[in-house]
Amino acid sequence: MARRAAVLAVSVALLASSVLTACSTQAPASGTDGSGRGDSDGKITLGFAQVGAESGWRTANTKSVQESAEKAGITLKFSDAQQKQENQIKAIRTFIQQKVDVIAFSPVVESGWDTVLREAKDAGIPVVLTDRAVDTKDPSLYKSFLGSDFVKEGRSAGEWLTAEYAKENGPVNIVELQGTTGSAPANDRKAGFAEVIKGDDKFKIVASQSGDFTRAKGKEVMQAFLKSHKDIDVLYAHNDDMALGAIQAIEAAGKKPGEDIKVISIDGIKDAFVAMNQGKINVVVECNPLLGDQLMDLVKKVAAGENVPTRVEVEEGVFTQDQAAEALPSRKY
Ligand code: GZL
Repeated sequence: MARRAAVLAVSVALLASSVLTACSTQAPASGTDGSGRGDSDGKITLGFAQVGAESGWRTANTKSVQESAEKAGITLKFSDAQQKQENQIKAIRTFIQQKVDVIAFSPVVESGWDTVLREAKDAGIPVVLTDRAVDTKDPSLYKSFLGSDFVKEGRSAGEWLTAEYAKENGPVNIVELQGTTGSAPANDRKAGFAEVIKGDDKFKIVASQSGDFTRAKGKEVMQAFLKSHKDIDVLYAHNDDMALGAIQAIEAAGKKPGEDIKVISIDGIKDAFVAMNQGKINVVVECNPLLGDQLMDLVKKVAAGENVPTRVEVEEGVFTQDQAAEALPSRKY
């Protein structure tokens, strides 16, 4: 009887251990102190919810994330939300169900993320924000933000303009192509630019509308601006793709971009440097999309339960027409 009881006890113990093992291989395996993540051979799985493929900047950003994950030996689950917040939220929920080790994403707009970020936190999955920020009262919902200072980019655009027109009385009539409505880059680039030009009332923003960061929409909105404003002096575009679309509309209207209408843009994609070299764009404020390596470093640290900086900013510059030719060959995106 005692032997049967002993056999039974061993069987129960074996059964229990196999169930736990099964659970732990499905759930993220914990490190020695229970803080680390990754599967049994330490390989980390990252769920990345990308905004979409709306611009040259985004294409370069996606390529950087994918190549850096490969280089870092991180398994990447990637989703493209086609610039829709509901698709990004769906992707994050899928990553939670798949029990990935870390979630990273570039929030298409600033608001509306607390619920899904709380779901990730409750599931014990750390989140890293890249490129764009979220507007939340609970900073514990993500471990770090990696990206640019968009207000500074807007200020740099404004500073070029005030210097360019320092000796002129004005008025200087500006049209503004805003990025995606509600997105951090659109909100902040608008604010930074306005902050700099408000000091001199010769600068007047006569029209400001979203071109959704795309060439097609940038061209369409610029066509409307040209129809309703005969005396445009400057175009301020929140990204190169909208500026390049707008240039097509300016030329179709028989005006010279870069001369009749000065063009200020942000991002620094190759096509913008080519246009600058042709005299069609006057200044490009760089916004670096090549965040992949820094993101993977953060992901590894977060997966290991290490503390990371809450904000990691990328280096970027400002390029004027006279610098375009020399800079173009070394541009990486
Ligand atoms: C900025 C990024 C913006 C780019 C656009 O970091 O979010 O989105 O400026 C892109 O080109 O579409």
